[in-house]
Amino acid sequence: MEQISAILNQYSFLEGKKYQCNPFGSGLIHGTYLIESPDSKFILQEFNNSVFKYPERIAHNHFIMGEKGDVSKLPFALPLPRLNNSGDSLTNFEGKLFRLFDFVKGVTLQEIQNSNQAHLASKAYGTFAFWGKEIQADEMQESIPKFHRLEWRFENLEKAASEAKSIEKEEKEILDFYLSQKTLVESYKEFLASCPQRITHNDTKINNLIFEESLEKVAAIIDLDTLMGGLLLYDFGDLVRTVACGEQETSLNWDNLAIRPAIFEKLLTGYWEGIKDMATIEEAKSLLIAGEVMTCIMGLRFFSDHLQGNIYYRVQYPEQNLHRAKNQMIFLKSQQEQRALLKNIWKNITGL
Ligand code: GN1
Ligand code: MG
Repeated sequence: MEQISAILNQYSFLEGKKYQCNPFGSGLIHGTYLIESPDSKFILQEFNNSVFKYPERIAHNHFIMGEKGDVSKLPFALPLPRLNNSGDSLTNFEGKLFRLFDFVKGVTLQEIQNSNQAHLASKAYGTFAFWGKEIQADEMQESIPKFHRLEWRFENLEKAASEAKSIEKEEKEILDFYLSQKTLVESYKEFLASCPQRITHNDTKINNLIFEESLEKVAAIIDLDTLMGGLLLYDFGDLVRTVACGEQETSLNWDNLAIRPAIFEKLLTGYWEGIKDMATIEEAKSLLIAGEVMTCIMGLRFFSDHLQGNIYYRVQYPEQNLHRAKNQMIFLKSQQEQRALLKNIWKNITGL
């Protein structure tokens, strides 16, 4: 508690106030605490700099967002870290880094409960991308280098596979599937060359939104550490990957892992409403392979991590990253089998 006061003392607007502090939420990366006084609430985060090795780049990106973008024009909150008495968003205390955020009231969902929530979620992320169009993407720095570069993730798997001591039969089938995705990598590279870099969130899962308690409106977009320059397809694709699948990425329920076209339709409707006035033809087309690209990236990451001994993703049992890679493989196959159907939905929505 004394430590907490020492940290909070570095924010002049909190001076002389009495606060309670309790652990908060279910985030796995940063330590999160709710700071509460009778008349105000804040979120204090202990920053994890083993996952995010470049905290100053994130601070830079948040600074650019606050400086160049008018956050008040967004129909929801974008809680950027508050600045301490030295004007920094990161507060160093005994060698650890902390950040303070305004608390946003509401609820988070781990999964959608109805298709309207898919629409609300994707519209919020699309609206965010549109809002960010005034900010030059090249002013942003890469908080995690090459984060969503499919061709790089592909090369990483090739390398991890060549260095693996042995490859079991079950692993071989999954490895061969991912190595057969060269055509997808090539299409991605074409879009990388033809689409503009935008401000993207890069982690557009449903639980990175705070909904109002009624669940009828998005109150905030959170988890802004991977906010940087990127392609629109990254944000739309991660929505497809995580919201349009019948199961979560940890599921072993292989038979139920399939694209839900009705949810894909809601997601595309919402995202398109957000971005249609700025999207180039190439960007519109890129949304068609977005879900495939992001599912493939995550499968490649899980599988490479499995081969390298689970050094990045936390596992509950030794084979879990292999199973996550298998899960993503089945979901990717499902999207590829349904390409024609998804394209029809896309044509109806975009009118292209
Ligand atoms: C990580 O920790 P979380 O859930 O915010 C990862 C994402 C992956 C996700 C898969 C910085 O996100 O890219 O989509 O796991 N974030 C980072 O569950 O690697
Ligand atoms: Mg995250």
